[in-house]
Amino acid sequence: KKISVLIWLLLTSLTQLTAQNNTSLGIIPAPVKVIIGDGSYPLSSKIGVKFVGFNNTNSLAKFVGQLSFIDLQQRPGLKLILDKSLAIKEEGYLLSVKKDEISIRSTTERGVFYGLQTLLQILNTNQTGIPFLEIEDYPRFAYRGMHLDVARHLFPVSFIKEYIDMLAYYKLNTFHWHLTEDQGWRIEIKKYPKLTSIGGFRDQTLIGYLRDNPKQYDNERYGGFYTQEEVKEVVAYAASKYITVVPEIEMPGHALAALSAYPELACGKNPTSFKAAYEWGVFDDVFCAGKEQTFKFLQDVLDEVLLLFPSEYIHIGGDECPKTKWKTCEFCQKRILKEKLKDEHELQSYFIHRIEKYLNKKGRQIIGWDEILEGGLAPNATVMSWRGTKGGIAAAKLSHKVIMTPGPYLYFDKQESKSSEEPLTIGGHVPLSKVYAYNPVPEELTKEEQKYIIGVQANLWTEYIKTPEKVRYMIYPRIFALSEIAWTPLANKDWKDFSENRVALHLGNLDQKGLIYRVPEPIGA
Ligand code: TNX
Repeated sequence: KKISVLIWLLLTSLTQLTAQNNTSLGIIPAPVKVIIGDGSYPLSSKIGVKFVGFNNTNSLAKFVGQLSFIDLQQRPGLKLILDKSLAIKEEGYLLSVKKDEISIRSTTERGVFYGLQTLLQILNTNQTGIPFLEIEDYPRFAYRGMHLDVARHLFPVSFIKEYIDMLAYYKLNTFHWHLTEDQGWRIEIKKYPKLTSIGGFRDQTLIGYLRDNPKQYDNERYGGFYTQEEVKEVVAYAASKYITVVPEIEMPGHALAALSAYPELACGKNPTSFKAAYEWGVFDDVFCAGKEQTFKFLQDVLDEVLLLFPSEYIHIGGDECPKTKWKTCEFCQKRILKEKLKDEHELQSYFIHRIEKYLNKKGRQIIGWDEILEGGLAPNATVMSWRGTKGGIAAAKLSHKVIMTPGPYLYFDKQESKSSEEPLTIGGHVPLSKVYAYNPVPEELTKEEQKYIIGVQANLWTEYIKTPEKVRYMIYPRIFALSEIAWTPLANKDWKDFSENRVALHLGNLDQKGLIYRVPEPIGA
């Protein structure tokens, strides 16, 4: 008994120590190991930088040069060291603050960049000096994503860059850009100009029906798109912050905007006029899986997409594709017979297989929503599990890579509390604590199967999110929790320290920038 009490005392004092360290430094995501010493490096004046072991320091040097505490003319107080022989995990870094030197070491530029984010966060929350410390840090997951739907509502490039900055600051490494939908096609495709000139616009927008009856429309023609030049600008900007942009081109469903531009890609002999949707939901008209021209079109579109996005992964959607039209379409039925498919679910699987084969030949891999499990997974597909975790679990058991993004935990379009005082949202409720408590690795998987969970992502669908202000309201502070579940080892997670100390420090940074957020308290009863 005595021994167990002793162990208990030891354990609690240890956890208090870590908690205190995290608290005083205010780092999100909490690092793997932190040791704090006595004393601190004073911040009375700007410091200079020395690069050690870099061949080409361009992108990092540019970033560093813009930091407010840096003056490249000054005596180098900060050393950035690239050392391939260092024994540290991918993307990891060592940050050391001593009496007369701050250093960040990594085997990669990306790792040094993450060390700089940590340093920046410490500076943003410690005004007087940087405590002497040693940090060892590396991520739990290789894929750490955040999604943005720009199809239901569009956001300017300047805001996309702000979003990317925020991702980098929280050590996320993937921006999932949801570019096509029923309600709008948002990426310029030179070969098919009507995709944006027609498919980029809708007559009006539904602004409320789930909570606010009767239905309300804003009665404005709404739309727009990103030119290929703008897309390149975003991709390059993201790359300079070590973020990969994964584009999503939706197929076979969520395709009304494309069909409004090119109706011949819908089912039947003479499909006629479609309109980009102005309501939210799932629509029966989808790409025809029977016509060869559908595949020709999608391959042409993907060819242009591949030139713009160097990402290994291309997201091809695959979700919510009703089979209603395929059931009565002569072309689809012919295809089912010819390919000896059992039904329309297998036809969807045929569709995704064919696109995967095309992209694999070009050296790329597909990601699809968990519906791509229907009728059989394409051999190399990565599954994004959004309808809870079932799809992800099934895919991992089939030895497919999985990104967990389950609706009940990681859909930031859902409101934070049940209160009717929350702004209008799509419905459902995901409080900060629930995001924080989520563990992307399901316990029902064996150790071997768990390896297929490559990462985690939160999604922001924008049916009810029309402005950058509301985007910020919906993502802050839940993005802080996402960051920690994506990066921090399970054993270091600490809800008390996170919610009682660190969240407030980071919200304080948003205050300084004049950015709004959801105050993490229950609203109403
Ligand atoms: C389902 S998540 C969708 C989206 C909606 C979202 C709203 C997914 C793959 N499909 O089209 O915007 O729910 O929460």
